[in-house]
Amino acid sequence: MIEKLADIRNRGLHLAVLGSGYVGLPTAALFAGTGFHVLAVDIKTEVVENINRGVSPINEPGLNELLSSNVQVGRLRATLNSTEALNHADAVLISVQTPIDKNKKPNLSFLLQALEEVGKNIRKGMLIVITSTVPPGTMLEKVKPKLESLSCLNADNEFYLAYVPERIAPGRALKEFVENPRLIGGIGPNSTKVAAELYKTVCKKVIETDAATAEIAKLAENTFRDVNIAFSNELALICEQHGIDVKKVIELANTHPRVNIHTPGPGVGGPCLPKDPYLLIHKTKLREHNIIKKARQINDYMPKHIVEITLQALKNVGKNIKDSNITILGTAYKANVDDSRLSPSKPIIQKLLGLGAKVVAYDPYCSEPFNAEKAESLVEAIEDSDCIIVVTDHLKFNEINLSTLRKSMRDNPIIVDGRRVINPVEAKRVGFKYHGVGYGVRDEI
Ligand code: SAJ
Repeated sequence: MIEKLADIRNRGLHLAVLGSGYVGLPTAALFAGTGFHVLAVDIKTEVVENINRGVSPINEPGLNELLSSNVQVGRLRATLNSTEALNHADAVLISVQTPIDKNKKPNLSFLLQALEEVGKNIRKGMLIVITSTVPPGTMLEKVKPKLESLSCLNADNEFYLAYVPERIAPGRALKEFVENPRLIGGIGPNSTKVAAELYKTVCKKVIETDAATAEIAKLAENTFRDVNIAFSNELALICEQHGIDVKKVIELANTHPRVNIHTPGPGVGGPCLPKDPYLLIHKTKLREHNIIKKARQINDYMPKHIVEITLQALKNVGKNIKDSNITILGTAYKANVDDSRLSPSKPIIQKLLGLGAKVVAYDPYCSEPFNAEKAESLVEAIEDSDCIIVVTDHLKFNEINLSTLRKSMRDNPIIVDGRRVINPVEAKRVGFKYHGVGYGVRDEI
């Protein structure tokens, strides 16, 4: 092991990163940037070709530059051939997706497929790291036995195996990879030590623990966030009924030093929060009234609530949904990213289309219109619109000039502010009917 640690310090290891997506690619580029030779593997030809041309297939601040400089000096390369990558690798980092199926059960097929290939190619002294989010017990019950039986080697003695969950948010991936403390959960003490040594070359702080604890800690982070957001959404619904503005309520409550209520919105999207709570409760005996499932239900209800607010707002001005033009601002799942995975705009658009509305979507970053008509500019999106629904809080939308918008819209224009980014006083002043999540003004809704 001493030799392995020295190899890591000298950047003598060759790394293979399996899965070159939102997590794998920043991982590959950062390790190449710190001096390792990295081979990034993906099943998509287009992804591999782009990387080898020095072009990032994903839009992540700083990634294109980091990737192209490392491809140029020959420290980073991509391949479709995982066996080639594994044959050259001293350490393998697995960053494949672990989605849930339609019954909300984990689908570990991508991970198991990767393990199958890795297991057959493990040599003595290799380090295998899983960074994908997994249900509790996966490392000990699935990953370790599978790799041991395929390789006929013993984990923690003949090869090293660790769970090192990713903790980076799209849009801030490179910075967070370096700055967020990294949990290192070895399958045993040797594995923890070796994996920690590797991650110390890129991360400012590593925290050593065991694999089983790290699995639940990772799931706890995103589930806590989901439950907190659900609470803020519930609070928004309460405030609407009391004619009170939830924004002000949260601002005031959060002045207490031990309170940190998150922000209500049109729903919770992205690749992690809508899924990880289900991974956490997988194969756990739950009481009927458990908070995790309820939080998921509340957050899943929010897109429907946005549609309900819209229908009522149209009714208030004597309009029918079937004759209305609705503009969706933002199809990305969160602010300032181009990623539309599980975005709340999808159920909102689907529902409105189902009700017979004409729906136009505009997003300055994200090209996915979810079956709505796609507008190339804000001006095009609001032409003859009856109602604007703000679904994503892109900073770019702050530049919106309400009085200019109003002029291109039909009579009695409406704003439904799912993110509370529009100033209600200003909106009303220029002639909008303003409605927002948690904006409880009884006479308006
Ligand atoms: N959202 C709200 N209210 C809030 C915060 C977020 O409605 O107060 C919504 C967002 O608009 C979005 C969804 O929740 O639709 C998820 O947003 P997010 O900010 O949690 O971003 P993710 O999913 O990109 O990243 C999370 C992060 N986890 C935590 O902050 C605990 C990130 O650090 C993880 O690495 C990532 O999940 C992951 O991959 O697990």
